[in-house]
Amino acid sequence: SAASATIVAEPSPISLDWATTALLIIDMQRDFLEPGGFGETLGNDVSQLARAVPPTTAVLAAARRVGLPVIHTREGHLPDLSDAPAAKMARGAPSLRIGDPGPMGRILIRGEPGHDIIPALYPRADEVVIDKPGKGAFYATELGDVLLKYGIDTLLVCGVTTEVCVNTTVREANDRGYRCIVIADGCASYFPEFHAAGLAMIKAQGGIFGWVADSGAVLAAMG
Ligand code: C5J
Repeated sequence: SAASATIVAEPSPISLDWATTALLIIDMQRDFLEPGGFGETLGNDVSQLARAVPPTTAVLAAARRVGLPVIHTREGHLPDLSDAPAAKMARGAPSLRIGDPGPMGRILIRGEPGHDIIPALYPRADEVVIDKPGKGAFYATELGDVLLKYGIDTLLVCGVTTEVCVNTTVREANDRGYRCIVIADGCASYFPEFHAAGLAMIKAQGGIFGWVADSGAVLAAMG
């Protein structure tokens, strides 16, 4: 495919160079998408997130074909919880707290089955996996170094949830000078209205945090 392309997006079309573009897939983990994980312990209907899987699967396949760097993130904590703020662990009234044993292992703990990425989007051995303790993918991680090493200036972003980890990461990336193209149907929220608002906030004011495009437009540009 061509070295550069223009993606139909809002608030405006965006031209990019594939050599400086990476695919960033945020937190497509069993803990958020499957019953019995962190998301469900917080009272959420995890079935709301399933709709993001097919579009993200299609974009991931295209990125692999085109040869884009693919970066996956996972939210979670060390087994001794030393990186889990007390304020986060105490938050809400979950049925199980971070670190408690659940049906997919300890809730939101690195190395447990529930912490891993869903089979449909499982990372290949040559792809980067960023483990993050927070909602944003830059805080306390090597993501900034990885993007510098690959010479990236533009990110295609998929994942969950739209208004939490996707928005936090896109806002941080924007401040660091990256152009983010958020793939609307490759993201999802437990709250459809927050998904819509989360996308609207990114593209408002001339694209204050970035661009929003459908997976179809991104796939078309990937050729
Ligand atoms: C949440 C995330 N929603 N990955 N995490 O707690 O968006």
